[in-house]
Amino acid sequence: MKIDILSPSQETMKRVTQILADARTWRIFCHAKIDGDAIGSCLALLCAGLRFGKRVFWVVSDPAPPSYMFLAHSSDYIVMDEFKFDNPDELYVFLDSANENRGVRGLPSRLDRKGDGTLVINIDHHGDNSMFGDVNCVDPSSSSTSELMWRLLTNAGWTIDSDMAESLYTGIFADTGGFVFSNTTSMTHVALADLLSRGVKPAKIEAALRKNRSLGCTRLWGIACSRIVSWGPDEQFSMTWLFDDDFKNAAALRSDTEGLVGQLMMIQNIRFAVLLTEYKDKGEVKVSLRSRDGTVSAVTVAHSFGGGGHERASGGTLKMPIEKAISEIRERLDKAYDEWNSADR
Ligand SMILES: [Mn+2]
Repeated sequence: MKIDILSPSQETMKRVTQILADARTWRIFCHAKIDGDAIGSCLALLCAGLRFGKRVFWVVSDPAPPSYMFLAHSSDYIVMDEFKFDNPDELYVFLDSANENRGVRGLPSRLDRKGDGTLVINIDHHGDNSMFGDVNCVDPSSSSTSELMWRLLTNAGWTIDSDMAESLYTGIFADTGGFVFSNTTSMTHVALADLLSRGVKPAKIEAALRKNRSLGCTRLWGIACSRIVSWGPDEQFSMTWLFDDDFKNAAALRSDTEGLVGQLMMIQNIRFAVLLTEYKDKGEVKVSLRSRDGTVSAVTVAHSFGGGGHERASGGTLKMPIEKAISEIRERLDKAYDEWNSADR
């Protein structure tokens, strides 16, 4: 299969695979709060390295989520907060990391490490990548680092075995929401077609990633869904909340709220969704905000109480009882909407 891609250049990709081939030891890093794409791309590279007889280390700042543990070598990571990047005999490879401060800390800036003999390769698809590597292989048009990794391996003519194919497919699945987000391109599907031909079973990946919710988590989501309120023009605002006790009663984990606010965005007409989570011992409430394009931005509301994030997804913390937070957020959202509504656009 012949593939013509402008960015990164064939030359850059060749250079990356040549450097990888020349190095005896690879040390692979990725961003914190490790996700499917980071895991998928890291594991594919790790497998490639092992097959070449390299010494390969995978270093992460926090443990990988259990749902990805079905992938080959998925538990072969070392957890570290900080690392000393001073061994010229090791090749440092950063995957899915927009900058050097998002995961394991300690990488000196490009200027500071000049001449110390260390080499850093940066392989990523984030549009805001800071180009911190000595060699940067960055493609924002790629759905995922896993898709870019597939291209790198394919261009180099390196074998993608069934384990690697499964990891890459999983990474692409994760970053494209199952191949439906706007970052999904025809090139994504070219990669997927190739990965399927290498033995990936789509139903197995779907079962692992989507049909794997714990009973406790499902009960917790049920509690949250039973409490949803909506208001505003066309009932376009929605909110729900969880008390400390809900976690105990549902036998759920704190991490089980991951993805919950997205459920509210699936409701007809909803354009803005809020999830509040109580942390009674700290006297805090965690706020998650989601909004659609063309309505009040999530980050505007987050900024109004010291939070942050993106246009469509943001969050923050309120130091107050949850009962107060419910009315507080509602007021801030109404105010942001009034300002948005009266602004010249
Ligand atoms: Mn990614």
